[in-house]
Amino acid sequence: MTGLIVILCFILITVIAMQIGKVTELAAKIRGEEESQLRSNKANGVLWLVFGFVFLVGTAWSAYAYRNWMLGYGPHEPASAHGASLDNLFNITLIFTGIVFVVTHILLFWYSYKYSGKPGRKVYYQVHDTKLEIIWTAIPAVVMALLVMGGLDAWNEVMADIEPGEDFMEIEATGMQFAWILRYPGADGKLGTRNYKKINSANPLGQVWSDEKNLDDFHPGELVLPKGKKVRVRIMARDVLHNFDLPHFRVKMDAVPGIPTYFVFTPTTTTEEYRSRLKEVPEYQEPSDPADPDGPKLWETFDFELACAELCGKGHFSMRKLVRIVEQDEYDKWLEGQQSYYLSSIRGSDEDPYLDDVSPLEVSMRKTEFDEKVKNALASDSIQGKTVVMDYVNFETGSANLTELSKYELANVVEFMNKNSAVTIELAGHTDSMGDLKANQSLSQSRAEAVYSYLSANGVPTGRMNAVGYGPSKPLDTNETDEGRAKNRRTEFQILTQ
Ligand SMILES: [Cu+2]
Repeated sequence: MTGLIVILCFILITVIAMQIGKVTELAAKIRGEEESQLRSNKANGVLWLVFGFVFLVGTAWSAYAYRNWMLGYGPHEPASAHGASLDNLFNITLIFTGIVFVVTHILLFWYSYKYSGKPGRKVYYQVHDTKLEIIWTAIPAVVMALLVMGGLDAWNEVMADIEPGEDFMEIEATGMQFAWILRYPGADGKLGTRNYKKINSANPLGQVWSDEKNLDDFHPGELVLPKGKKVRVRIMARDVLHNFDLPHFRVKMDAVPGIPTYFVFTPTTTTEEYRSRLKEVPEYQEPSDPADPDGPKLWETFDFELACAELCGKGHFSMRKLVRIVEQDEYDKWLEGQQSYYLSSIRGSDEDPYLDDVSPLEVSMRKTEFDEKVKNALASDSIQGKTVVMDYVNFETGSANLTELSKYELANVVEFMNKNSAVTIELAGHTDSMGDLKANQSLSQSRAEAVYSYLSANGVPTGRMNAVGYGPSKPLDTNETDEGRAKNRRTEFQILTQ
């Protein structure tokens, strides 16, 4: 029905337009062809003049009225160290092109009015004028040369790579349809290698897990960076062309499949600082959700964003990611909460090269944990405080045979004993209360002795340690639950002298 009405309206409008045309033609015939032409020329000339005026005033007004929304103006100073030089370049270009824009438009509209058709006015055809050609080639050439020279200067500053020995952090952003996958290097500060053939749903970046540098890399859901730290972003694409765009930082770089690109920049404004800038501006006092007039204001909900500035497909818009710039201590706190992608998603799966082993990342994490524990034990005064539970020393069920994977923790103990040559220890075996007391007693004794033999075989002098089995007599927790019992079955050492 609606379609029919639209078609009828369309036909009606066409008929009316044709009728108006006919009437005008008739009126022109009555008045005389020439006179009517003259009136129309004059009217058009005046209309051009009015249009030109409204257009130029409108352009200037809109630029002024929206200044507080435009990057580079009002509160939107760049939030990066290099941003000002780019903004400067844009402003210089704007001044030159702005002058040409205004002058040519004034002339365009003025001439349309001034030289509108009049009786007796003849057209003058100019085929060629060398002088004019030279002028309008030379002036733009000189202006362009100046702009390009200034531009090269800015380019060299903005695109400068890291100098040798400079302090920086490297992260990686990979564009795909339709998301950015961010990767941080983890504690080792190094991003692991990738191989596109390894890409699958569990391994979206094709990280090569046999490369140890990959094990601590993590994939955060937002881009968080500390203020004042130089960042080198390695930009990659997994499928089509994308573009890594951080508008508030004046960072923009193509993400090209197969070729990593880079952008180095230093954020200089935290999200909080940027919000407090917006707080001063009337435009940002509106509620951010129009349906909730008492809710937070626009300046309060402002966030930096990472966008894709390449029309890369249907879901292009959904590549937006939040960007947070924070002070160093807040960044460190955030870092602590991040978990390695390997540990959270790959560990224990078919792709894990350390499936039946302890991965190098866990070895180093356990070492840190162990070092912390012995440091505290050495500093402690109480017997309890001097006791260190060897969490990763385990035995085959019901026997005193050390599991293969216990060697990593025992290596830490050997290293500790070698480093602290005055230390003597008591190795203690403990069981839970399940089963026969006597059997437990003897099992704990043999387990303590197994550790003793292992350490001795690895160079710890037997005079600096002894082995005792306590059976279930010194539980750490209740023997009523599985969890409690697991805690009670343990091997530990107590520092006797140091
Ligand atoms: Cu994209």
